[in-house]
Amino acid sequence: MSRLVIVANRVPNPRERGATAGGLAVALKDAMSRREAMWFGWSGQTAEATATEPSINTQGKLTYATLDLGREDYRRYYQGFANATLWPTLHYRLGLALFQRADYAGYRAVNAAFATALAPLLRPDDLVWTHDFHLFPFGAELRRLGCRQRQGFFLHIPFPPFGLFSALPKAEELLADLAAYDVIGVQTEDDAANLRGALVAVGQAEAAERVAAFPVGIDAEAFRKLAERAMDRADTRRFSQSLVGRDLVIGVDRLDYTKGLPQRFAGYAQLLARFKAHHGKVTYLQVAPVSRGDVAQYRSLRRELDEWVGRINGQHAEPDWAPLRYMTRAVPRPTLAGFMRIARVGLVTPLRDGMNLVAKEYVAAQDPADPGVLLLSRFAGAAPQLPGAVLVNPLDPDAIAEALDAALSMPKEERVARWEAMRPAVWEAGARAWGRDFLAALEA
Ligand code: GDG
Repeated sequence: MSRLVIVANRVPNPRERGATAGGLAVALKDAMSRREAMWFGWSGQTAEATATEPSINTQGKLTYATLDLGREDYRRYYQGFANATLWPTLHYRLGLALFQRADYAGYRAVNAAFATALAPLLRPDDLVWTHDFHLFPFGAELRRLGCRQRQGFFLHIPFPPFGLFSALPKAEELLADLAAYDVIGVQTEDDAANLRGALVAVGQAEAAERVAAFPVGIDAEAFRKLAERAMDRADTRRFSQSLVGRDLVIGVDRLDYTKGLPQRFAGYAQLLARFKAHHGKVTYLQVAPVSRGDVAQYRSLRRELDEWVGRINGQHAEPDWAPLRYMTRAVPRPTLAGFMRIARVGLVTPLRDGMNLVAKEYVAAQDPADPGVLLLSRFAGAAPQLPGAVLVNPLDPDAIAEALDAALSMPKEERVARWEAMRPAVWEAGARAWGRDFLAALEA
């Protein structure tokens, strides 16, 4: 069986594997039980200049090959073109996108340097699976070096309609680069239609035929167990006691402007102002670990959220009740799973999201006999997969307030029926199925 080579911007530190096990790690772990694999990409460290030789760490059938990034490359490629240009553009936020030719040059240079470092490590029958917006040109760079392996690409974030994407300088070049891949995966049918349309528009009709949707999933059973076991943990009990019988609403998001946090806070403020019955009876915990804190738009978002928290608690709190609890530190995964299980409502309202795994984790964490309600943005990739969720337009704080009121008042029979409607998608379309389906397409 051919070896699998995963190429991604970040390679998890092998010493922290358990702690950082995301969907990719789960899918890889499953594929790995049957084959040899290599994980190639950035180490997460910066240095004077980008390394040319990867450092190699082999553990059983899995090899980690990582490169440090030069500081200037980090600024241009990672902070610049990937996070300040592509991220907002692909999330439909042209107004936030910054474009600088020097950033784009750095982005191309890092993709070329990664390809140059990986090429000598490749075997002729390797399957190369490249991930996400940091690496659009990577496959084409490998081809330029004469690599003929089968290559797949998966985009974890949305792909917008061509009219929007084409505003990006170099849009055509990036689309032409995608033609190097034999399989081009996206999260949803909408993303697939948009990407096909864009490829056709720039004369890459043949590449358009290689685009398909592979919705990312989680290891639902593992998360369910984590949540169930968390009920015996001291931190879960302490938290639960601190609620003194009040209903919990939970939000868990990287602190990112795509997640719709100001609108969500505005929605919660509307709930408190318009639906007095919930006064003193509900607590909303928002966990929002700081991410990309060195990119300007993220710093201003953080200030805006700090203000919202002050305003909401200032206006509505009682001496013994803070309606909103907010933390920008990350919470350990088992603790998070327990908090999700306790929550009567999971509030997931991104303005745009490729998939959104928190929505699926919230469903997996519930007690089937007394489940909570998932309140979900129409614009999350997960929405078409989760028919039992209460869908909202995340741009409409009044609609969020009304949906919250409905969710908090929902009778148990309806909560159970809605949860049952979501169970198959969360369990069956999981991380393993995702990895298996993508690799089957790549091998075909
Ligand atoms: C990208 C796409 C797509 C969050 N806070 C804490 C914590 N988390 C975990 C969540 C979840 C993960 O991080 C976030 O995943 P999402 O899917 O929700 O969002 P992105 O980070 O934006 O991921 C997204 C995904 O890629 C996969 O393709 O679904 O659309 O944007 O697992 O639980 N984990 C811990 N502490 C926290 O405080 N331990």
